[in-house]
Amino acid sequence: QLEEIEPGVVLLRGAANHLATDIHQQLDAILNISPFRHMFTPGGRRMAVATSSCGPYGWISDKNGYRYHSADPLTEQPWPAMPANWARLASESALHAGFPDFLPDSCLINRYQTDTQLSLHQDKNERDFKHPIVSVSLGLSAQFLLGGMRREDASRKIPLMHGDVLVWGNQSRLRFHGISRIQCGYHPLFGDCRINLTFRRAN
Ligand code: MD5
Ligand code: FE
Repeated sequence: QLEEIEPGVVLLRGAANHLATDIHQQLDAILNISPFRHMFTPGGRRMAVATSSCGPYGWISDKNGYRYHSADPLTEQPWPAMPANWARLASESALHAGFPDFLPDSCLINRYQTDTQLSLHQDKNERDFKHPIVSVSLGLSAQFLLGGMRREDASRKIPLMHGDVLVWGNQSRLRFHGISRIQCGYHPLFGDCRINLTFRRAN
């Protein structure tokens, strides 16, 4: 089912459920090429969320800033290919939310272990904010913090569960957002972590 939780924020509950076992297997193959690692912020702090990427561009962070790059800095090789069923899930989800032309060129893979959180931030390293962002939640549940256009705006908590897909577009593309500390737990497929796939048009 489709729920517009704020203007430009569309929640498709369970839309990735039927793909979860395929995604889990494909993720394993991707991580064998480009494993999870903890990037460092431009200020030199190790990030709590572990990341990898697939597709033509991957999101990276180091002393020189946040940006997208066509090679994995760990391997100096191109990022693994984005599986066609992943790209299709992202495009079809965007279509349902009212974005008929979304073709992702980057999938950021975030891993949250118990007690990991992601503090409030905006996603603004992409070239053109007219493209939406599609995110797929897998494994352990999380409380998503949906803020406003200014850091000091109040944020509302949205529980996200395994299989949920969110589309962020239009006036909500640049909202502040974050993830509350992940509670410990165990998911039958993904074990003791939450995985989030974030599909973007970077370039
Ligand atoms: C997550 N990841 O659950 C989230 C899903 C990130 C990140 O925030 O930067 O890796 S993406 C949530 C999102 C993206 C773009 C805009 C908005 C939310 N928003 O306007 O609220 O790991
Ligand atoms: Fe973000």
